[in-house]
Amino acid sequence: MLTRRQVLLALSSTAFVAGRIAPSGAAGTLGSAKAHSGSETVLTAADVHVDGYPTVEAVRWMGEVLHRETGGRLGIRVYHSGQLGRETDAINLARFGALDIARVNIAALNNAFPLTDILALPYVFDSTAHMRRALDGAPGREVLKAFEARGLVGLAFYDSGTRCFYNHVRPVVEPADLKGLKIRVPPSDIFVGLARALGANPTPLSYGEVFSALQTRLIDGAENNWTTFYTSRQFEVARHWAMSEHSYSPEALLMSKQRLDSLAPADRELILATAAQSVPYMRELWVRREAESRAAVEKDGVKVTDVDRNAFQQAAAPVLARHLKDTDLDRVYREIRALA
Ligand code: GTR
Repeated sequence: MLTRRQVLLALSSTAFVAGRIAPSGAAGTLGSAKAHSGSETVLTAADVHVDGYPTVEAVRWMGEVLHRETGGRLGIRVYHSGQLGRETDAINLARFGALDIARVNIAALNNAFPLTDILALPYVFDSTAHMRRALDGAPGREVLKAFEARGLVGLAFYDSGTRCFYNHVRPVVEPADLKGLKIRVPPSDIFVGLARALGANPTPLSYGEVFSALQTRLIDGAENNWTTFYTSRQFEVARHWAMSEHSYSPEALLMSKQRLDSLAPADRELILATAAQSVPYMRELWVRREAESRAAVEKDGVKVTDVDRNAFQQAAAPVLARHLKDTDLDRVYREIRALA
């Protein structure tokens, strides 16, 4: 695998070849791109997931559509499998224009963009259909808009199923069964607070570190969706899965505002429209891959337990209540609940 430094160096030379950075040092305008006529403008995208994961495939599909619609002028290169580093790095690279597109989970955005909390908090959505209604409606639009305050443009949300706890120690039915277990959580105050409220010992780690942390028993378990559990191979170590479904924390597709603003208005519109079109494409892929992943891990012998949902919801309630003291979060929460 390339080191992050190598990739960043490669990215800046790609930018040069693509005419993003004019030799004179002028900003990458359409004019400078034209000066290198015949060369394609390749947008760079980062994803921590492996090749073939629905988020990676959806962004790649976007690239194909852009390529076709512009006669080859625009395209996307997806750096999957965390080649460009952690999600928090991708967010910052995109904010400062060193990366064009960051596909990250909402959890990775919680601490920097407080309005995103509402999408990660426990037991906010009743079902996938409910979550999609909220994301496709006013609440989703408001959260996407909030990224602009800090150098990003929210292009779209993608599904991420529901997150559940899993571990290699014991089956979990009640929150009490999580007591004392070292559970990896994403670097988000919500997930740290939630794991603690449920009695676990939260250990924030970046995604790329989780598999080996499980394997070396640095952690006892983690929480995520079926597709990630399967594609990251965490199921090979954590053999107890509990249907806690405590968060729907969706994926966010973000673009560097600096980069988008540097493009011609028609190209900007095309990117926004293509991102919107990639959502139904991704959802279809997601539903299929989620079912296949679940079937594969169950076939491999992972034990699935139903949890005492009321007990989980009650134990998680103080985390929700604490965040809803924020008036904006409370307002959006009410809008979301009205769509249930
Ligand atoms: C996955 C998500 C990733 C990453 C990961 C994690 O569900 O798709 O983007 O955030 O969870 O827990 O770090």
